[in-house]
Amino acid sequence: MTMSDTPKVCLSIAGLDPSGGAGIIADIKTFRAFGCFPTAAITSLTFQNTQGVFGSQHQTAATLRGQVQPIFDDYDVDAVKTGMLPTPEIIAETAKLITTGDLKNVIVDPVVRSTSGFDLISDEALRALIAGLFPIANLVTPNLPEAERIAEMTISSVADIHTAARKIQSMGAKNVLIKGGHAFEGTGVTGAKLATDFLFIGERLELFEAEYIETSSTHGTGCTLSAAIAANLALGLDLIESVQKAKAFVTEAIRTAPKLGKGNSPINI
Ligand code: PXL
Repeated sequence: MTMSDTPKVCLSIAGLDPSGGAGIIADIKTFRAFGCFPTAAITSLTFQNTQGVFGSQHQTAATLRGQVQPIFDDYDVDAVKTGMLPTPEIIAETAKLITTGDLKNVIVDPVVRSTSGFDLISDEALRALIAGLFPIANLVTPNLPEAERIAEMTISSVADIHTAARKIQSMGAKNVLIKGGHAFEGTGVTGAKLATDFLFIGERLELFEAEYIETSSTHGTGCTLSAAIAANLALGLDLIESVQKAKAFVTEAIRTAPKLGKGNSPINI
């Protein structure tokens, strides 16, 4: 970016992980890595480190609106990604802000549970998320456990991934990226294990394969991927190109991840 360029503005509406691995800090770092200008609104203060999530203090609709509306009044926002939206009132307010702000490039990461097993939203909030945000999202990006909880089914094969994606689309999501196909679809021609993500664009399916990296340094991968997709859409790339770039970015960040903390280390962003 040179001085005279107007940067693309990306907004993260997500939770704060003060330890810097996930949530809005991951999103901000990712937006910046792609040369976009990061903005953010906190939906919940979480209390956590690489070892677990120990609690949270959620924002209200009013404090969320208080953060976001001045940004909309002042900037043109080129893309938005939502992460942890813990309560029905925060979800309803987020949907209202996105709709009235007439935002393009809306990525919804349906954050349900932390890697360490902490429930980040209630069942009631998940139902509100599906009804309120899926229909206004360009892309919804569940991992396998999230896809299972949303589609209310067990996923134990690639065929199940297709079924779950179609169900999620029938709930209003136009495009769905299901992450984590490494669980079943084992190996490429070289015999290497692959990390496969499944992008359902309307009727069409695109597969994204990358080297599968055996590591516990995965904290923040989901947040980073959806933020990177948002950044690339903001820059004008199409959805397939954006997912490609985002996946390559996350794979490299996992490959070069530090060993930080005593639990699941953050990735290298
Ligand atoms: O990775 C899911 C996630 C999203 N957002 C916040 C989180 C987590 C997981 O811990 O803390 C704020």
